[in-house]
Amino acid sequence: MFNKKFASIALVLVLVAGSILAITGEAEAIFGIFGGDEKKEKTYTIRAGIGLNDKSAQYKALEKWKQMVEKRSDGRIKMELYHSSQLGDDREMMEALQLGTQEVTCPSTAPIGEFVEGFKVFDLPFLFPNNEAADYVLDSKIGQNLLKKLEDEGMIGLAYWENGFRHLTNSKRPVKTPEDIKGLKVRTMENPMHLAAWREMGANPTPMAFGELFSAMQQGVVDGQENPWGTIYLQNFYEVQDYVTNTGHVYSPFVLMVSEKFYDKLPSDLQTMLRKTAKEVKEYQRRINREMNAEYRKKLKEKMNVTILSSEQKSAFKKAVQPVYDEYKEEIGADLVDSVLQKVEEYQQQ
Ligand code: TK8
Repeated sequence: MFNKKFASIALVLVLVAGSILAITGEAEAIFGIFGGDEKKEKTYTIRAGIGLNDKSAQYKALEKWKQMVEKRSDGRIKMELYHSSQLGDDREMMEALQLGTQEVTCPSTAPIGEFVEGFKVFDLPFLFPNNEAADYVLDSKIGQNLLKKLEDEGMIGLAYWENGFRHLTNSKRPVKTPEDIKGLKVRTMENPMHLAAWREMGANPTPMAFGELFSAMQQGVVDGQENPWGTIYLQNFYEVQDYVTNTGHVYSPFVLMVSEKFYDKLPSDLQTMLRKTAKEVKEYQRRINREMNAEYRKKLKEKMNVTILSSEQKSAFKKAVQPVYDEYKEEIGADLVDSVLQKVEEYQQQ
């Protein structure tokens, strides 16, 4: 009796296992979706590098992604995380992705604009009224098509994460009007449009890699910089900057990206898993980034002289940077600029 029952359970198990094997075998034969057996057994190492330190929302999200990727790949992928520009600055890491000497990075769109012109569109000053409008445009077809364009440059864009709205800090004086910016040496990201915007606001801007910024401020090479609240706090910028104004002059998206050379070596199940998990972690990253920016905005009041602009005061800055739209529209692509502006409008009409 017992034996008979046992035998029939065993038989069912064998049948189920057999049909799973048959299905996967068939799928592999028809679609080639599981790649060769050789690829399947191989293990891969991803070195992921970012510019911010290990307290940032960006790093916390990378840790979450690492856990997910290692678990879901059944250990076939191992991920090593490097923060604080240990592997280089945003531009250098993208170049390493192109060469295939680094697998993953997550730069701001500003330096990406030097590889794929269209990315400059998101860095137009005062483009997005709030975080949610940015989500709406970045996650739309427009944002996704731009990610695809990275493939022409040897990079695979997986998802938009968030750096956030940027605010001006400086070591000289409170800034309430564009006149107060006159002559301030402001460090910008490496993107000529950012330089142009700061010139329009009266500053004396210098592009510089993020990793060099703290000591440049400390040594007085620059008077100021602009970054989101979380970065100003967590990178200890308040130690060398006394004044901050909530200019919110631009929203910086991050793009989580992988080297195409590396990606092409992966079996397709792992490729799909990377894309899927990058999008899942996106929700988490944006959420904690927003929470952190709100928290550190408050905390900075204890550390810095904080100027909060009225909407009239903000308008003066908006007006000052308007020429940048005309100056860069053709270079970015007039159609692209118009379609993004339309999409922002569509968001506001909802
Ligand atoms: C981090 C950079 C940085 C950016 C900058 O790698 O350079 O100011 O805001 O946070 O992408």
